[in-house]
Amino acid sequence: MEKIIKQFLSEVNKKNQNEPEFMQAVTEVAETVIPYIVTKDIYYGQNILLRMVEPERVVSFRVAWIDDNEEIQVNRGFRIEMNSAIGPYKGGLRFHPSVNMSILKFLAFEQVFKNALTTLPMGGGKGGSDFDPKGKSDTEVMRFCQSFMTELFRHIGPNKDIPAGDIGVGGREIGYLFGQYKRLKNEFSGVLTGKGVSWGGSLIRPEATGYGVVYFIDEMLKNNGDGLKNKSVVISGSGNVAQYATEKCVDMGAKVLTLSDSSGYIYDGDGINKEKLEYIMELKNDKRERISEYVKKYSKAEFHSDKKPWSVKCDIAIPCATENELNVTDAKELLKNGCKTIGEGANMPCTSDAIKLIIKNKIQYAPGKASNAGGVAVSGLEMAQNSLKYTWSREVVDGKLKEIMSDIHSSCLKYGADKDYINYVKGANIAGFVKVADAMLAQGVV
Ligand code: NDP
Ligand code: 2IT
Repeated sequence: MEKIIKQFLSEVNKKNQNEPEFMQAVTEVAETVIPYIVTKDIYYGQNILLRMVEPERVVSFRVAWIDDNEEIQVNRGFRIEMNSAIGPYKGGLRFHPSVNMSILKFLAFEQVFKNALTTLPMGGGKGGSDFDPKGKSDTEVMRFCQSFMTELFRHIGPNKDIPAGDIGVGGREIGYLFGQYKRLKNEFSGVLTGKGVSWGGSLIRPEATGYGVVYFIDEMLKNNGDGLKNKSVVISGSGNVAQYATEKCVDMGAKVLTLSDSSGYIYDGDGINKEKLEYIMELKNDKRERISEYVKKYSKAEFHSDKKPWSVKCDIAIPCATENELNVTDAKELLKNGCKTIGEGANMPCTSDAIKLIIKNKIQYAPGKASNAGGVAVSGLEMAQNSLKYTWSREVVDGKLKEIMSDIHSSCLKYGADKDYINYVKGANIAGFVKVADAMLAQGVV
């Protein structure tokens, strides 16, 4: 078996040199899905995984724009259209200086499996730019978004490819992107999700990823006869996903001890309650300041500069910042301090070595493609509402989100429950694969 997996990975690697994040995502899937494929006659010999690692289409383009000093700036824009077997391409846009082909291909690849798990008809894609919104004025961000969309608009559409937000792309950016698309096409359509509620957005979409990851963790705990009440939680990041994961943890009776950004983490031993979270939301979303400001207002809290929060003792860890932010040393630290559950809010935040160690120690671990699927799931519900030209209430959308997270948990159990351990990585990868592979087989070699 190991030989077959190695052979497959070496073939993929030959064509995707210098793409370490993409190869990391493919390796994780290959290691869990190939052993399943070889036991199934319908999949074996069809080269389905080899087809799935090849994007259906990749677009790379120049984004030129003029900054506030009237200097011409040039960024690179991308859209990876990975797989459309079960629906139009769907996935976020990331604006961050680290964005490159490898990072977007790993995100697009994961998105294919994640979207399949939601049970909604969405294929997988991802895009973005190496543009850094940090420190830019609103008008600079607007000019960049307009220039970006002036090329992207010809590749997307409400039945073709529907982008949304990700790191560096929130409500403000989606607004500017939508405005430019509408102007270029002269049509009001559901071409993006994460829109404002008064212009086609869905209630609960901003909250969905953070709420969803906590609902998923609750499912894992319930499966063990446990719950979130009185649990201590360590969260990284302080953006969209981290904020709403914090809110839901507090709502469900857990105590959130940390949040972070790329300059360090804050520790609040009394717990980050609703009032403190409101302050953080204002700090990060309106003022766009650093998390270190928190300790100026709440003097009992500590700021640890240039450090990650994984050495803080906790029951549950929820990484919500970025890929590979939790390595094997961090995992050892969490295990040593008695952490029993890890649920990924971010995409691929744990390194492969960290995952191997976590699984070896048999603690509960949910990979992002299962546990952070709530965001894209509510994006799918936003698309459904746009098609119906109707809006559902908060309660209706939240109820559907809960049900979807619970269904994803059941799918993971179906394919990942071994004798004495539930391997959610295996469960999520095989469940996602089966849905996409069946559609690909039905549609022939295309
Ligand atoms: P935001 O831009 O709102 O927030 C990102 C947060 O992560 C910030 O606190 C940021 O700190 C921190 N961060 C980003 N890059 C790094 C880095 N290289 N090192 C340390 N910290 C970093 O993004 P989101 O909250 O939307 O996204 C967070 C994660 O969740 C990403 O992995 C994303 O792909 C994933 N995700 C998001 C979904 C969504 O609906 N938004 C859906 C599913 C997954 P700083 O401000 O200092 O950069
Ligand atoms: O990684 C993700 O799932 C997202 N950034 C959300 C994608 C979406 O289309 O809502």
